[in-house]
Amino acid sequence: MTRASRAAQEELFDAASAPAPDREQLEPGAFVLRAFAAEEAPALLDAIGLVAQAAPLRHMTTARGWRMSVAMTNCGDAGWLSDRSGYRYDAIDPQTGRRWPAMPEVFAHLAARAASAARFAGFAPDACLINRYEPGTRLTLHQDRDEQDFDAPIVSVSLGVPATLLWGGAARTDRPRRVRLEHGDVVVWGGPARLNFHGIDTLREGHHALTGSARFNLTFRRALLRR
Ligand code: MD6
Ligand code: FE
Repeated sequence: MTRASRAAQEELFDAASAPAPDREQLEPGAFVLRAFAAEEAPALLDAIGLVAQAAPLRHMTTARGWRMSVAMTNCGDAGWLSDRSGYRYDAIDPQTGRRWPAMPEVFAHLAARAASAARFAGFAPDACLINRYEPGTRLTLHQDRDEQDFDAPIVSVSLGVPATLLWGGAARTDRPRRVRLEHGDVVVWGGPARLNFHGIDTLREGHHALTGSARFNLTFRRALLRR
């Protein structure tokens, strides 16, 4: 099937609101688990609130000095950071001078279950990046390559207002396909798709009973090599 006809077919599928399959394969190694986190969502959002009390959501700066539109914080042993010196993981939150808050049990458990559902057994994330998107914010096309361990998958949980994932290929120039991510959807990717380019299109105005105008995303990763 060509890209165009596949896109057309996906649109038809949306329009007819046919029951979505539980595990949608984007390509080998990359899966969308529809509504996988819907039940835990209220608990996840409560835990986000607690993490953000200890390590506030903030707008980081890129190496080139741009302020990121998405607000971020972390929990777990390693937190993802961006500043004038580039991207890296650090155990310490530079804003508080303390370690990032511990990964809540409900987070770690959900991430491991989602990985298993996508046939990645034994996923034990040490890093959770928390992203908050407000209308008009976006995440440009990028690869996740700051981790020491590319063998582990990445588990990404969408909460609140829906967004469009731009799912690219191995090269930045591969035309991304558009994947709508709704409240509770979980994306798992690893193996051959681990370094694919991806991003989030500009968030539209919307409302969700649990998050208001915002979308939250939890990205679970294995940042440090297992000892
Ligand atoms: C987001 N996610 O969904 C941004 N990265 O808000 C990511 O950048 C991402 O969803 C690696 C793996 C899964 C992801
Ligand atoms: Fe990413």
